[in-house]
Amino acid sequence: MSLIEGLLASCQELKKISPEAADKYAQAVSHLLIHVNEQLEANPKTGELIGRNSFDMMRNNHRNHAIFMSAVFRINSFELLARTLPWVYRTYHAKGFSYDYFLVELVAWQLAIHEYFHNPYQKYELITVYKWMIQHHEEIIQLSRSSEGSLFSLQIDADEMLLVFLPLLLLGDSQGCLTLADQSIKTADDLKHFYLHVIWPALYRVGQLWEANLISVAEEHVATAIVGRIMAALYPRFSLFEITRGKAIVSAGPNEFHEVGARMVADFMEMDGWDVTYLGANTPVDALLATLKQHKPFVVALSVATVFNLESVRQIIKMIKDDQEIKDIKVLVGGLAFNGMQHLWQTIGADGYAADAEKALKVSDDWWATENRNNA
Ligand code: B12
Repeated sequence: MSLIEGLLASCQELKKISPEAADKYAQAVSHLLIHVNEQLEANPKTGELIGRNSFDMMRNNHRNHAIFMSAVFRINSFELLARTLPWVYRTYHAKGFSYDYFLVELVAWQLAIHEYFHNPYQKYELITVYKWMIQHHEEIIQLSRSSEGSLFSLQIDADEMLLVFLPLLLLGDSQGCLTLADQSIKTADDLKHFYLHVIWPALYRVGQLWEANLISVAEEHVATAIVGRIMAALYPRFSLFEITRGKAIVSAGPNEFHEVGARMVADFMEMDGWDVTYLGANTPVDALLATLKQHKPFVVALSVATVFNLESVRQIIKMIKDDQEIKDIKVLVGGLAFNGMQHLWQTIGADGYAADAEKALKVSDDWWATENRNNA
């Protein structure tokens, strides 16, 4: 059994968290955070443990941890936990955090829960999960050092254009990238190929380099900005298509700043004849719900890249499904946060999932065809 299989098998033995304990944890987040931050800030070893990074960076990690754990407890997906932990260790370790920091941090969360929760059963439920993380610390370190079971991997084919585009992108050569795209893309199929076999893997590579601390956040921004400019430049060439299908709203969820994936889905759907309204990144819940009520689309496509944002999208889907006016809108989800976890989309209540922009068309077109057959 491989390391990741072992970790996954072991997390399946954890008992499901009751909705009461999950709710209480989510409500307690700000109190727990104060407690955890105070413990770490008072510890004279912390500066060393976090590799002399700023306390703000550490506090930010604690905040992300709390939001993420709220999602794990609400969704009851320990697979999500087991698959994400090696990524957390890898990313922060690459930025100078020692592995021991995670142990100290996890113990601090245990203590905070112990202090804050009065109900002994809820306390026991949550602390059991933290104990499991502490017990598997060594395996998580080993996994973080290997690519085994990585959530954020992509089979990268040796596309000829990618081999030229990626170095230009990493050099921040905006003109070079634009010229290459401009000269190579003549048809809608070329554009689709460029999206799926050049931009997508190129940005994954950028993410891997950022994760390994080999490029800065600024360099990552430059790469995405170049991609955004190219997509904007190419868009008018292929956007005027006859509408043959229904309305679609495409958006990234609240607090989701990753917009390229959603934008690809929007462009693919538009080229396929859908009447698309694209909302972009970080759409607040109220704005999204209002737009759904106004447009009454056939399908809403929601993109989630960051695992910390899964919980807010789960809540939005629940709001859609609980609202008589919009409950029949099909909810399609996708994005990096679902990678490698087959049933996560069902657990958060979506009607469908697709791994890429092309497959998104297949799912939406099938729904559309079924709807039209039923109405005929
Ligand atoms: C560019 C980038 C950013 C930019 C985004 C700018 C922008 N305008 O979009 C900025 C700098 C803002 C950013 C911020 C952060 N980022 Co970032 N980022 C990336 C990067 C390098 C590329 C993302 C991208 O555009 N990919 C290309 C698109 C095409 O891929 P995609 O989204 O997966 O989309 C494809 C499919 O998933 C699918 N799809 C996507 N959406 C949908 C929707 C539907 C409905 C369907 C059907 C399909 C579908 O179709 C697409 C292809 O066909 C990724 C690395 C990576 N592996 O992707 C990290 C990455 C996503 N970021 C990451 C992180 C951690 C962050 C930050 C938390 C870091 C920080 N320093 O604070 C913040 C979070 C901000 C937030 N609240 O959202 C992590 C996420 C890990 C995790 N555990 O969740 C990654 C994976 C980097 C890494 N390897 O560690 N990031």
